Amino acid sequence: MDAQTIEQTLVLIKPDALKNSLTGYVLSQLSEFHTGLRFAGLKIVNVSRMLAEEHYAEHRGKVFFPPLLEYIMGKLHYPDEPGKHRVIAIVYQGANAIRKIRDIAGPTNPHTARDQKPGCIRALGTVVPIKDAEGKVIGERMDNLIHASANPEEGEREIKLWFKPNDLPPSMQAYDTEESDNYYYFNNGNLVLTHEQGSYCFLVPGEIAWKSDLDSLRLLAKGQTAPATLETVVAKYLINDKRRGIS
Ligand code: 3AN
Repeated sequence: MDAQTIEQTLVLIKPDALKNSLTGYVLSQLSEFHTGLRFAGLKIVNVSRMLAEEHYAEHRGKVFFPPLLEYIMGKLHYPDEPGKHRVIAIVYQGANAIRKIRDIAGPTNPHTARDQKPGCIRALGTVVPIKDAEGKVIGERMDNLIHASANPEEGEREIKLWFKPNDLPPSMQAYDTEESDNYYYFNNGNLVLTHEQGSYCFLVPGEIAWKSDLDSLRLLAKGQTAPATLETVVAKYLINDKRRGIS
């Protein structure tokens, strides 16, 4: 892809921004008037644990990983209102999309953001202590209102994790696509090619998929390792699927 003209980035407006009614503010800060960037895709997502784990895979094993999952799933800000467990996922496109949005978002830690870049979006976030069962502080959680892809490789990984090709207008599908030639089902952690009791169909023949997803599924179907994990592919195709089966 020509990075100067059609660089894309993923933005998530996270549950703390929704709860504090900052959605309009964030969209305004990132508007085409301010950034020169265009909307390429937008969806409201009820984040499954599988999607959360794949999105934050690089943080697996860290002390803040479990609360980070609960945060992005909306469980911390809306503990008693599962109907409000949502994030707004957006793809922006344009020259230097990643850097422009990271600049407006600001540093990861809201305290640092306030010190170093007053006025950036994350300066409005909070840092919350993480405590163990005895109440001892063992780390901190950063409620920083938005996520923004860090570099083009992460942008591609994240856009393909949250969006199917046809969630974007054809001219804005920046990565290779291909028609699925098979039925693909998810059954209790496994990939199967024929329907079984309790399995979830996530791709049908003729459906447009990211080529990289199909390449990985073909390898996984043969029992081989693949660049994308099964969960990475399934989490996206079952976004907002009521039946779930992926918690
Ligand atoms: P950024 O969102 O600025 O790219 P990442 O990708 O390193 O930062 O981290 C993803 C999320 O994980 C952050 N938005 C923040 O909520 C959380 N996080 C990252 N590093 C830490 C940390 N050292 N302590 C607590 N939470 C963290």
